[in-house]
Parts: sequence; structure tokens; C-alpha cells
Amino acid sequence: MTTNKKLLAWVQSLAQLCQPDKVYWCDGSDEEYRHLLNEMVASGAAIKLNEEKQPGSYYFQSDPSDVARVENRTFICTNTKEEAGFSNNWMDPSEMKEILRAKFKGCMKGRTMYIVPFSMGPLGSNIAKIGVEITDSAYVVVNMKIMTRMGQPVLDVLGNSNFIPCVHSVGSPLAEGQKDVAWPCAPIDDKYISHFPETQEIWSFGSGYGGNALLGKKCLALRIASYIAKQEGWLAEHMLIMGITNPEGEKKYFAAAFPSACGKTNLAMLIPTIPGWKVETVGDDIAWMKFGADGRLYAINPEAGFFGVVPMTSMKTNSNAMLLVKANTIFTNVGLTPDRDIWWEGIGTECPAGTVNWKNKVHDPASGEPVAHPNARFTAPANQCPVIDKDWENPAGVPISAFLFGGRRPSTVPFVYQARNWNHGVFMGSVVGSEVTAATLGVNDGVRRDPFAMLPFCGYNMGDYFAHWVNLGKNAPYKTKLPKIFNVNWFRKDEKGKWLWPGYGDNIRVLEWIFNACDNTVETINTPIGFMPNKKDINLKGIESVAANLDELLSVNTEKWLEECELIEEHYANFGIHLPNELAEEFVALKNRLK
Ligand code: SAT
Ligand code: MN
Repeated sequence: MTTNKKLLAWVQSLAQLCQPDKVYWCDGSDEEYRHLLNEMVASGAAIKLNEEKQPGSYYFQSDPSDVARVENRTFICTNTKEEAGFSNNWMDPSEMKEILRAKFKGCMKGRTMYIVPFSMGPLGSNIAKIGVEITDSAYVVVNMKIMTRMGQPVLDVLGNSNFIPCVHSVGSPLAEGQKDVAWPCAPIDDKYISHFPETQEIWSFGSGYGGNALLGKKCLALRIASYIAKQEGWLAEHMLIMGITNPEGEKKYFAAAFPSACGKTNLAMLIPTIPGWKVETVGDDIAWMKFGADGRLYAINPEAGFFGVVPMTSMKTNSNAMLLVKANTIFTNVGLTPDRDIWWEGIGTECPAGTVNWKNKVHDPASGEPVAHPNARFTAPANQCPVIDKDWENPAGVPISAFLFGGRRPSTVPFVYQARNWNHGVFMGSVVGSEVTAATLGVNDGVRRDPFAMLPFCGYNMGDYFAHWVNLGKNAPYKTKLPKIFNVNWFRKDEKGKWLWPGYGDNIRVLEWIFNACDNTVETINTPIGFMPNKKDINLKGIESVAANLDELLSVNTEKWLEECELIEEHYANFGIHLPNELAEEFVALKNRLK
């Protein structure tokens, strides 16, 4: 319980607005977790999976219309449209509040209002932030239990301090006597995922899925936190955090940002193919970073679990993820076999006859329809990850030696290069993107830019966000202790569309070079686009046949890069006067070096 006056008054006013049947304060205990899941099993909202195959695990199917984040229904409500920038849907805060008040009025009728106090970051860490989510979804409560530190211990740490209020409803009130459906939600154009950065509030209406509903994740830890981080001089980033130990036992931490579908979770849990190297996971999605007293940048993972994409995960592609979800996991929108086990495309076994797909229909292989939805997810506690880093909950964070950026770039972009300096690194982050071509070669169909992989997650004007990165470097206590910045690209193809690099566990060979480049123990080649490896410094022991591809992997094709510059020009035009001069200068300098 709590004596926090602001919290008590806020809960009371929302109960009056939303008119739930009951108000329930979550204590975060294991008993509560099991009780809620039992209730959902009894109501038909969940299925308890086969205890022998998937101990302590549960299965959910969402409504077919509620399967992913809804970017076109996600709003940044700053005072002016300018402050939200071109990449966000903007709405005037008071206008949005008026819409929301009408939407939330009576929206929890027939339901329970759960009060979910949560901490993003280890309880009591000076980088952590406390939020309280009010929700009418028990599914959200059990997911928040895995994804955050949740319940009474959070209220104890909170005391009478301030918290970030997060209001969530599935937007589907029940009339007197009306039977509930398995996955209540509102129609697609009636969803509102709204953020008020200036007053630090989140209001989410109409969806029960993922980042729309688990408000600690993208809404708080990225959109609201990025806004706060700019004001306070730190970083809230869409980055994985990994520890890398070399055969001599020396360890470094890297943070990496990639657009979706680039294998971020796989990289975070990479299984090295060269002996003696070790990769350990701190986080797979979000990093909060502040300078420590020693002048280095320290990162925490604000989350306590992994909410990962399931399809194509197998013992072959990511055995650590498979072991992670072996027990105590919530699966959403995968397939369900007749013996209450789970199945998905790419799991590495035949689909058992009679398997039910995510739409609750018996799978018909002839139909061409997938068994699992492409955005099917697992929710699993981070401490179940076989390679979780021993410092993953260290409240002080881990010191970051390098930032990695990258996208899916079949052409043009070499597989690794280093920024010339901090601002050049910020430039590299600002042009991250993946090629959107089916033909897989050439940038002719364009590159979908996702700067810093933050485009859908920045709570303010993205040009000002670039400026924040520039300023962070400018104001760093010790410039020599700033992380070095690299661009990587595992997705290079040859003219015939064949992969030039094996990827997955062999990516450790690129990480090895980066590790050594951080220590300046390898000589680099100064090219127009940045510093690049000497071929001899890429460790190909065991994959010698790839040596023939190294020239191509490390080539800088001036013609292609000039085309790339034209695309960057278009991309940069979006930012108008908000593009920092420093980045405009970096761009000019790149073009001059290419001439
Ligand atoms: O649904 S989440 O936002 O949590 C995951 C994602 O879409 O990246
Ligand atoms: Mn993500």
C-alpha cells in the first residue's frame, strides 16, 4: 500500500472517470501472477501450456486486428507541432485530452482497474524511473510483471515522490451481463497511443498488444524518457547492450541500434564461432545511459524481461533465445499443437497435424497462411537467458566502449567501418536505414531511413534529437572516454544476390575487430566514409572460404556512395532548420572526400 497523496488522488480520479467494477492494487507477488493467469485460463482468455514441455507457460491469441504497434495511431502531444517534428503524429495536448476524457469515460465498466506500480531500471538505481500504469487488462498486468520490476517494492521505493502516470484501457466496456471476449480491444481507428512529454504522461486507449499497452517499454522508456534525457543531458536509446570478453579475459560493453528485422535479439545473445570469445546479454531493446564519475558513459537496461519476435527463432538461429523461453514464458499469437505445445515457422521441426494457428483455426498447409503471426511474441524473464550478464542489474550500469549502428544494406555499405570522430558517428547514426528493394541490389527503390532506429520512438523533434547527440559529445567530461562509433552491415550481397557474409555467430569476427579498434591495437585504413579494417585483421579462421568475399565486403564504391549521398540529401531535407549545422558540415565533408 501507499500513502503517496498524488498517487491516491490520481487513482481515485481515474476510477471516477473510467468507472470500473473494482479497483485492485498489484503487489507484484508470484501468487498474484499465478492467480491472474488462472483467472484468464478459467475465462478462456489464456491456455496453460503442457507442463512437461513448457513448464509455467501460457498461450494467448490476440484479436486479429490487434497484432502490433500502431504507428499511425501513436501521438506526440507537445505544445507545438514543430516540437514533435515531421516523424511524429502531432496533436494539441488540450485537444487530445478532451478526446481522451470522452474515450475513457466509463471505459472500464464491467472490468477491474489494476494499479501497476513499476520501475524501469533496477529498483533504486539513480538512472531508474518509476511509473504507475492503470490498466483494465490482466494480460497487461502479467506481462508487466515479467517486463518490469513491479508491485509493492516499487511503492516502497517511491514513497511520496513523483511518478510517471500511465493510463491504459483496452477500450471495450462491458454492459450489464455482457460476456467478455478472449481479447477485448477497440477498432483500429479508435486507438489512441498518446504521449504528453511536457507533463510526462501517457494515455493509451484501444489496444492490448505489446508496445501499445505495456506502457513502460516504448512509451515510457523511449518516447517520454528521450524527452527527459534531452533536458537532463543523458541518453534513452533503442539499443541492445552486450558484454564481450576476449580470450585474454578482457571485457568490453557495446550498445547497438538497428531498425526492426535486423536481428537485434540474435546479436544481443550471439554465440561466438571463434574459440575463447564470450558474449553476454545486458539488454536486447533499450539502453539508458549517463556519464559516471570516471567520465565514461554507463548503460542500464531499464527492462526486466524480453518481449521478442518468435517466428524464425530456433536452436540453429538463436539457441539462447530458445533456452530463455523454455519455461515461465507467455506466448502470444504463435501456433498451438494438439498436445498444448507451441509451434512457429522456422522453429526447426515439422508442424504437427492438427496445430491451431494464431487465428484459432486448424492450420491448413495448402492455405499458404502462416501458423504464427509474423509479429508473434514471447514474454520471458531476462534472468532466464543462459548468457545474461552478471552486471545486468547493476544499478550503476555497465561502461560502454562502442556504439554500433547498422541496417539491412545489400549494396553500398561495407560490413564495418569506424567513425572519424564523434560528430561523424552522429552523422552515421542519423542516416541508418534498410534498403526496401525486392531485387536486393542497388538503392534504386530507396532506403527506408530509421535514424538511430529511433524514428517511431523519439518523443520530440528528431532534428533536435540529433543536436542532443552532438551536444552530448561536446559537453562530455572527457572526450577521449566517449564510446567509439561504428557502422556494421551483415547483409551485403553480391551481384547475383548471394550473401557475402555468413552472419549470426560469425558476426563475432566483426565484433573482434571493433574490440581491437577500441583499444587502437589494429591499424585502420582512412577512406572517404570512415576508418576501415585491413583484410588481415578480420579473423577468418574456420571460414577461410569467405576470404574471397572480403574485397567486396570492404569496398567503398564511389559511384554508389554518390548515389547514396543523393538519398541522404532527400532524407536530410525532412529536418529543415532543425538539422544541426554540425551534421550538415559532416555531410558536406563526406561529399568532398568522395570527390
Ligand atoms: O510491441 S513492441 O513495441 O513492444 C515491440 C516492437 O514493436 O518493437
Ligand atoms: Mn524494439
